[in-house]
Amino acid sequence: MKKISHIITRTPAKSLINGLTSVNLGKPDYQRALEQHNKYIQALQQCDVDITILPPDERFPDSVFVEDPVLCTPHCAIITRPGVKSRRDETKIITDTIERFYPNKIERITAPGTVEAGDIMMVGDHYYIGLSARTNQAGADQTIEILEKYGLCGSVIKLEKVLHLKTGLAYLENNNLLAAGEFIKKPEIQHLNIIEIPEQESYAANCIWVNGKVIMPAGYPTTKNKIIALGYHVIEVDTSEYRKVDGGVSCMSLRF
Ligand code: CIR
Repeated sequence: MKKISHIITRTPAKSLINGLTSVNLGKPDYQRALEQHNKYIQALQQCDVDITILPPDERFPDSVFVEDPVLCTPHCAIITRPGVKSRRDETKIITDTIERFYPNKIERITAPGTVEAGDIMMVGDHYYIGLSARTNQAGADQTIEILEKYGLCGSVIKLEKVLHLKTGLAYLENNNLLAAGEFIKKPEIQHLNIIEIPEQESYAANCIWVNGKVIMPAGYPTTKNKIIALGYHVIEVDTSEYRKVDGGVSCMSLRF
């Protein structure tokens, strides 16, 4: 990736406290979540990007996780079809914004396909698509067909345990890939330089590369040291309230 120019985020709604979750960490504290979101934006502001901040939408508890309803590539944007009903119409409240950035270059996933872009990881021109509880084979097939139309390509990786592909993987450019748990041994990614994230820090496998800097969750010293050792400038942000609803640093932005 040469440069990320644009970032889109959305202010969390108060309904975030009712966001979907698979972990037993209690409900997010809205005020803290809001403060953490502000700090997340401040971190992004250090990365030489322009930032669009969309307004909160109370109808969608998980709508702060803008990564899922759209896949932004350098050549087109794909409006996805989230695999869970409560999130499906999040695509409708973001499409106008995406149209401004991608005039006449918008594609769509259609039924019976389902895709959440948290399941899609870009490595150069190649897109790895996680087959998960949220992204199905039909959705992955449609995604690959669209990517190929734009000179890009894709392939699938089957998930076993985690929610999204990028829950356990983060590509930091320059061949470097953070991997946790079920992903460490996946044959599809062994050609990359895999940095193993220890089990007790698996949440920190969800990081983002933004123009040479790596934004990661605060409180994971082993992972932090491994990323610094690779030569990156690390910015830590506290995402404790988002972790309670299965969210991390990648989920809260679209980067293109
Ligand atoms: C959900 O279950 O959909 C949200 N609570 C969390 C979404 C996290 N998004 C991501 O990993 N891209």
